[in-house]
Amino acid sequence: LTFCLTLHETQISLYYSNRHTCGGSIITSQWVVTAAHCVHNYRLPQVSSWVVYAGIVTRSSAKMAQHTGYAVEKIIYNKNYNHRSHDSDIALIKLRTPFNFSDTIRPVCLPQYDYDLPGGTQCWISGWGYTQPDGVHSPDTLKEAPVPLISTKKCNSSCMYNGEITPRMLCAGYTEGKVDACQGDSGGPLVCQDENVWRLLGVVSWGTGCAEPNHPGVYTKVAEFLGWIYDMIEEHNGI
Ligand code: 4AZ
Repeated sequence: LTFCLTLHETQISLYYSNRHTCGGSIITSQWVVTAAHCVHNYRLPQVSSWVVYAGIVTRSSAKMAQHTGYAVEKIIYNKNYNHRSHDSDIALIKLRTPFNFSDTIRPVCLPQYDYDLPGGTQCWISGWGYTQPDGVHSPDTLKEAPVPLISTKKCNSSCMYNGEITPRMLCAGYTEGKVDACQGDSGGPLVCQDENVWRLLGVVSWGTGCAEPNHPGVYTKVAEFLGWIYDMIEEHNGI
């Protein structure tokens, strides 16, 4: 048993201008991890335009239940983020007031330094992203799906991403496609259970299309950013 749980408890919906924009994961009482590409296009980060909805399963309930919405104090994206290569696609969001942790709002554990799990390890993704690549279907209810990790060696092979996977990325999914993250899932969690602890291994980042054969989902490798995460939390006064 552990204090850190997932999936529904750690998954947040990040709203920008009253619309679901991305997913994210709760890591401490006042901090959320998301993807840099979710926040970096907004050149003047108007923190007042952003709201973090926690402890919700249906998006429609987010709009109605005001009490689940948390105001944003600060958005910090990784300065090494490269929007062409998608490298270092990670950002941190600090809330103005701490989460009320409960059965439905809880943090996920971070991985340890140098943490690696072998290809084939079963992990999970979740989100409110498109359920069809055409974007017609955006579910109201949070979806979750199992996806196995794919080794970087395999993912970088010429039939997959042909060298585009940097050491700061992870691949997960199926060679045959069919199950994947898609637009709207970005920033959300890829979690794996190890010795009864759920850990945030990845952040939904990119991929060629959605659920296509030989193009699994690509995730920011959280273990490569632990130093940065702890530094930022300390610099911006604590958990
Ligand atoms: C996106 O556009 C996106 N299939 C997220 C994840 C994936 C593809 C696209 C992975 O945000």
